[in-house]
Amino acid sequence: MKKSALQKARAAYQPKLPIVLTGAVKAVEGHATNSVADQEEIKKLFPNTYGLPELRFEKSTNTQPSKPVNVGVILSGGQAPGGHNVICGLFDGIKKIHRDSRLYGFLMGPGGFVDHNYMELTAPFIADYRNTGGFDIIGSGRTKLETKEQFDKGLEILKELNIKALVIIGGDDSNTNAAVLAEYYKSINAGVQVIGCPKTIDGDLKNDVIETSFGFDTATKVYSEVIGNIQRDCNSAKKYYHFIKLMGRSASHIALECALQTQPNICIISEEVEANDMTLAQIVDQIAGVVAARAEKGMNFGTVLIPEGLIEFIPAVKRLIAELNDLLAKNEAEFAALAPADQRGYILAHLSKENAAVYESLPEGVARQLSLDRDPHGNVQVSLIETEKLLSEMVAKRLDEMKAAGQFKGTFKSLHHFFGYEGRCADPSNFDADYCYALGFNASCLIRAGVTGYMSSVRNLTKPSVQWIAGGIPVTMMMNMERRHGEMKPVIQKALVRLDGAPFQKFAAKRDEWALNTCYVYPGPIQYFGPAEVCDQPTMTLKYEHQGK
Ligand code: FBP
Repeated sequence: MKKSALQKARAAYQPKLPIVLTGAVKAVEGHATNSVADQEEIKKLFPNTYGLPELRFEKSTNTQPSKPVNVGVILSGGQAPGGHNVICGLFDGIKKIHRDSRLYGFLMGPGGFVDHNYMELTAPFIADYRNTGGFDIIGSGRTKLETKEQFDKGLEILKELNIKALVIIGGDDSNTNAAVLAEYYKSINAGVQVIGCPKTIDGDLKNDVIETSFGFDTATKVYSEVIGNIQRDCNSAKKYYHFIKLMGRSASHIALECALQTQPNICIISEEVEANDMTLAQIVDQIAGVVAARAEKGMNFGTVLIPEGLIEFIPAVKRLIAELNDLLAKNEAEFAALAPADQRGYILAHLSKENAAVYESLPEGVARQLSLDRDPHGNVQVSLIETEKLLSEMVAKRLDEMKAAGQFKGTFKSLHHFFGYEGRCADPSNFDADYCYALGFNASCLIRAGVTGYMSSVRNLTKPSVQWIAGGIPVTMMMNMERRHGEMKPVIQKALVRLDGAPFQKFAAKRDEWALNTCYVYPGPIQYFGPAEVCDQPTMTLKYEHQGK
């Protein structure tokens, strides 16, 4: 395999483990836990894994040797920088338990587990993937693990390979499935532990006990670099408005973090749109207002950041999606049998009057996307909706009206960008390289501790990595009941941007100044080698969330 100069130099980087994980550890139990909501229902659904205590690893003097352990690992869902290092940390951890321990990777996500597609991950094979981005080591996929048949089929291969623990590296949906699998294996005494690891660039798998998901740090740094470059270009030519959509699915954490790093003229936060019960027209008015105000000052250029999930958060559209979800779940076969040209009519005929009117008011492409292509977890595929174009076209129209009314005297030319896939497989920043390696290594400690239904947890993340705190959090603790595919299901509660949280408050205090002036910041590319203040900074989201704690 031909390697770039950076790849070669980066391979030598040794991720820094929390000091506590560098020797023998013991698991210290904290208080018994409760789910974040709907406690009675969740307790009933998870009789064997509900209420477990939080665990924290502390140094131990017991250095008794352990037996070898065979472990399976799955990468689940969208790629996030650092996944390879989770696997490397896990590999090094189980080899530390015993040199004859073995690690098996299931190929192309949970589907590989069910279909028995796997490979053994050996030291020389793993060596090529240390500190690299991507999930190509074993591939990833979005198959949803949810049925007893899948669990039983998976158990066959676990037994055949004598695998005693399965590590699932995934987002909120995949970790929800990990918890269900853990509960099932415990209930049948399968003798297999299931451990989760918090992955997603979206940053929405976090709570009081999981400070951030891995990949968010690197991805937002990559996007911020490119946004900074665009802002320089924008401020040089002074003739374009750049509408930049950013990945992140429902939550606006990525857009908010990039705004804090780059100081654009406008950044829409979906959660605020929802809280203020805003319509699409009001969002358009807001943007057009800033364009007109900048034009007054002679500035016919600017940047607008848009979270990819925006459309779902406009309350009227949200109500429409909720009804569509139920409608499509109940009539799946009938709907799928229709010719595409008839589907719009079918939907309009079956929706309530209010939602049919909203559906009809949306551009046809957007409306169609809302009714099609749910991913296996039932999510609308927001990355496929061109919100950036929709908004800029509507803003252009609004500005024409304003011009006719003498309220806008400038020019408006727009360009569009969507940043998402560019950041998901970047080489992990030092933060993500260390964090991921620690999460994987820590998962091996949870395996050694004999627990199941836990998520690997590494905390205290704004401190240098050697001071990080390692332990395990029962996944049921993060759950609540939500409506999915027309039914109430136990799921990990998604973390949305909190409008009373420090990151949003910092942004809100500055955004008017950024809108009417040009205050761009140019973060530049991720640095892997150099002084800590350049290379090892966590995200601003994490820093602000920790300030005052
Ligand atoms: P996960 O939630 O699985 O981590 O995926 C994150 C994400 O990158 C979202 O930001 C985006 O909406 C989605 O994946 C895109 O999905 P796909 O990779 O299937 O196109």
